[in-house]
Amino acid sequence: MTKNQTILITGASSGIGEACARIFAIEGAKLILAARRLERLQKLSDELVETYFETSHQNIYLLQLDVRDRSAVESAISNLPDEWADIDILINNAGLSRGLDKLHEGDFQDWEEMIDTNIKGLLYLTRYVVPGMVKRERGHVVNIGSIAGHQTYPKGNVYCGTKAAVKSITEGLKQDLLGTPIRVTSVDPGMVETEFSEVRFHGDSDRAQNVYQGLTPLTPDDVADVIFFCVTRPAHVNINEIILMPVDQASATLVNRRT
Ligand code: NDP
Ligand code: 8X3
Repeated sequence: MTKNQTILITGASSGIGEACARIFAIEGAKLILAARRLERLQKLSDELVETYFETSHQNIYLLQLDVRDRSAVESAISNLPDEWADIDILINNAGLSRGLDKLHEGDFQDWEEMIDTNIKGLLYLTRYVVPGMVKRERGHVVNIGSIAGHQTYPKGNVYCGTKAAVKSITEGLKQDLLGTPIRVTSVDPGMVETEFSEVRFHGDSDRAQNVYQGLTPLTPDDVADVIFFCVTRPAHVNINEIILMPVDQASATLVNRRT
């Protein structure tokens, strides 16, 4: 159902974005994969071409892009080759948390990075991609929110704030696109084992592993599967918001650890 559709995935070099690339590659979509780490994208692209695409790299276009850089986003989108310019699905997945600190002890650089990536980066992509969708009367925007956008947890302050912003922005976009056929969805996971916690703790992998200790978290494939479901509904069906979490999690703060 997504065969030959052009799908732009931000944050495709790892975790949920990488899993999305894989699931849509299986379906024969044309993938624009964006992230800062080009070598990771290249490796993924080589694997996908070898595994799923018969001919060349013509099904994948790589974008080395920092979503925080507005002019870079503008240039990347406006300079897409003609055969890649008509984006059918935008998956605004690039995002991160930095630190887990009390607000009054928080690190300014951590705050800027989260706000610039999770809110402003998502806005830039949306602002530059959606006008084309409106013009072509075709498109779907999927924003990756979080349970953190629904429930604030201790020391989550700014990260939770950015995801609450994603929730509001998704609602606003849906309202503003009423009267067009463009669909808007927010997919909001609980705990997913990716590089997320390692990034949050600035590379402290022991601390990152402890986050998932004794419980069975979601996998990136679990989330990609839900995203795939959302974008393959009939054209008149809009899934506004989905919250998914592991069976071992009941809320942002309530988890079941067996050890
Ligand atoms: P990962 O750290 O595994 O992946 C994050 C991706 O975002 C990477 O590909 C990274 O690429 C990209 N990224 C980060 N900053 C930028 C930037 N400035 N410009 C472009 N790309 C960027 O984490 P996840 O897969 O878990 O995270 C994906 C999304 O899911 C995030 O929005 C996160 O908030 C959300 N989420 C995660 C949950 C979890 O428990 N893991 C739960 C709920 C939501 P690169 O570094 O190469 O630029
Ligand atoms: C990531 C999930 O609960 O660590 O958004 O914030 S959580």
